Amino acid sequence: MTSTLKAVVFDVDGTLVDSERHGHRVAFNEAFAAAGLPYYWGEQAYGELLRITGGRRRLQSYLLQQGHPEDQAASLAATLHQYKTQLFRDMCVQGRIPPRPGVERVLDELTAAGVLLAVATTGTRSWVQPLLDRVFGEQRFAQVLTGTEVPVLKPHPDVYLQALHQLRLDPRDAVAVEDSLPGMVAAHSAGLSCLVVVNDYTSDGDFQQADLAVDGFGRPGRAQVLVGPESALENAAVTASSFRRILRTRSAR
Ligand code: XBP
Ligand code: MG
Repeated sequence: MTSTLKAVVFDVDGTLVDSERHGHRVAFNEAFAAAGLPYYWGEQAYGELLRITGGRRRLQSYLLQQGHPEDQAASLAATLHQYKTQLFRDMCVQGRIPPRPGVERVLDELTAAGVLLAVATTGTRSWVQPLLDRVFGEQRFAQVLTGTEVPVLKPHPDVYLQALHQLRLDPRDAVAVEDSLPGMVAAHSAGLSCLVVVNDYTSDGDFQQADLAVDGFGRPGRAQVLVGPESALENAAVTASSFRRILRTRSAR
């Protein structure tokens, strides 16, 4: 069975944009302060907290750990998350969340090659769309699915399954791009191949199951292969050919 590269589905946080350390984390801390709570998530501690996907779930689990009773933790997490979402949305609109180096070039190359671009994220719709519009331009992605429409979050494959369904795509004709283990598991469980582009919060993960894992997109900069064939990169950069190569390797298996 041959595959044709028809679409690439991108994760947002940590993949399209560098949003966690100086973005979401800062907004969570501002929400704690505004609520008069004595909590602060440091840069290192936040890396551990990221194992729980979804800001509201992350807050709820943390509040339980701090000894809040279950029902109070749930309602406080919801209130804090609502405020954090407003703060983070403002940061997006103000252009304070940067793209990962090289990712705009990759989007341009895929578009020029006639490949559809889509987004599948656990993040909240009200900041995701303004962020994508501001950083990558309006109407850049054929489809954007967020944690608001798909509340069962990664590592569950729902968001990818719905993206494939809505785009009428066979998973053999698309590749997911992720930065994290829960994201890769979600993509694989939906039957998609997965390119993992690690960042400084995710680089210690075990990505042996990735179809290709690299430490950046390259150009600007030089990407290095962590898992997979060196030949998947062109002049130390991810290009449209890297995605075709991922699909070819998979259909040969
Ligand atoms: C990102 C997340 C999100 C963000 C915060 O994971 O888990 O929860 O950290 O955004 P992924 P919200 O990159 O796998 O989508 O507060 O809007 O949830
Ligand atoms: Mg991510």
